[in-house]
Amino acid sequence: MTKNALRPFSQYVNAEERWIDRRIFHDREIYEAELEQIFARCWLFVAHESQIARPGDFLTTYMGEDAVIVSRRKDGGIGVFLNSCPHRGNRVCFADAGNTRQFICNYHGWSFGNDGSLMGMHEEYVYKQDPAFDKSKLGLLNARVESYKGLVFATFADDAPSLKTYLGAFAWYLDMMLDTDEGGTEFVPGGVRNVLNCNWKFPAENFHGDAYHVGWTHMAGSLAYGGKPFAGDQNTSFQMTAQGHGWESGYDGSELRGLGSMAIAQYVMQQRPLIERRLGPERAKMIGSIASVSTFPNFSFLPGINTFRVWQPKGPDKTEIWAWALVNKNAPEEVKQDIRRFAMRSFSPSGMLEMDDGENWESATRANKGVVTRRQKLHYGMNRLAPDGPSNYPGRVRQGQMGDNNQMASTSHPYSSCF
Ligand code: UNU
Ligand code: FES
Ligand code: FE
Repeated sequence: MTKNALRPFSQYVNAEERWIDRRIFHDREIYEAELEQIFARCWLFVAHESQIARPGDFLTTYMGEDAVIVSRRKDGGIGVFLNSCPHRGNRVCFADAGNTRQFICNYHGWSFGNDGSLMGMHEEYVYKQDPAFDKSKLGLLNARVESYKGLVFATFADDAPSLKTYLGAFAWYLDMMLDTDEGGTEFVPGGVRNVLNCNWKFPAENFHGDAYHVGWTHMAGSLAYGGKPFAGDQNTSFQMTAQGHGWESGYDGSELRGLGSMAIAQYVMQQRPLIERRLGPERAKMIGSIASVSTFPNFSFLPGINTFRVWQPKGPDKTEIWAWALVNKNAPEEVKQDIRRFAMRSFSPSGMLEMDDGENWESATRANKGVVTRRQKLHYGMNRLAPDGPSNYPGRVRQGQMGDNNQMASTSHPYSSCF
């Protein structure tokens, strides 16, 4: 899709006056436009390479509401293609994950290789009577696929920039999760899924920069977690935004408050000199801070807690959370297990922090619908006048962890004229 064909939605946001129209959180027509203009164009996270390590490994997921298969091909490369048969459209794979040589459609028996190509069909001789019949044109549509240090992204847009360009300044920060150890990272096997009756942008913008809610929404949980209530010191923390991605964090993680156990804290302290050699002093120091992150549009994580999640859009007021825990491959088993347990204890359907958020996101989605209510604008002005952060941190960095600057930049990103 070319840029000219995009429908403008800039009347729904005003970055100068700092408001956002409530309709973007429940309107069906806007949601449908988001599927076309955001989810069918952006680079979307689809898998960690560790989930499909061996040839023939695959998993099924979604890009927006399009069902896709992520597959480790025979040649070792990764393919991402539509999970819908070109014959009558039936899903060709119903499993969440597995290892296979081919995907066979239930309906009429068309079979596809693990690169998505059409291999054969039931009663193929009937088709072969037609000289114009071309099997090579009837494969499953492949997306463009690129990885960044273990994270696999895909896009259905031919004209999208490279993933590296799409991530831009954000990659410098991502390395704090993906490149602190020579062994790289992996997802702990297994994951958690649950449904929230909220618009997908509430969780996305919350992770983009909402340090503000932590000490209030999560007052009980953050007491248990940090030993004292969370009040981000505005002088020692920042929000960073780049191309709709957002990262908020303290500069100095030496208190290790973002981490979940003694074993994890000891591991980070022991790794810190190595991390400093790999990434330099700024990032080595930052690890251990309370932080939260979203990659535009719907891929978020919490450094330290190490929960990684996709907010799968399922309608204007329905979101399915898919969550995993990320660990360094070479970390001691005890550290991996502690990270898994801490991620589940804090951010899972029964986690002591996630439950608080779900209530708010569902309630905000519902309350924004009222006929008179939705004519009122939402206020996005917190810490509007924040000074710039230090210039050696890439992206648009502003002083102070608490503010609306990241949320304004990310939530309004697809509606702004520059997207
Ligand atoms: O609720 C959050 N987004 C959060 C909680 C982030 C970091 C630590 C704890
Ligand atoms: Fe933030 Fe009410 S105080 S939604
Ligand atoms: Fe929260």
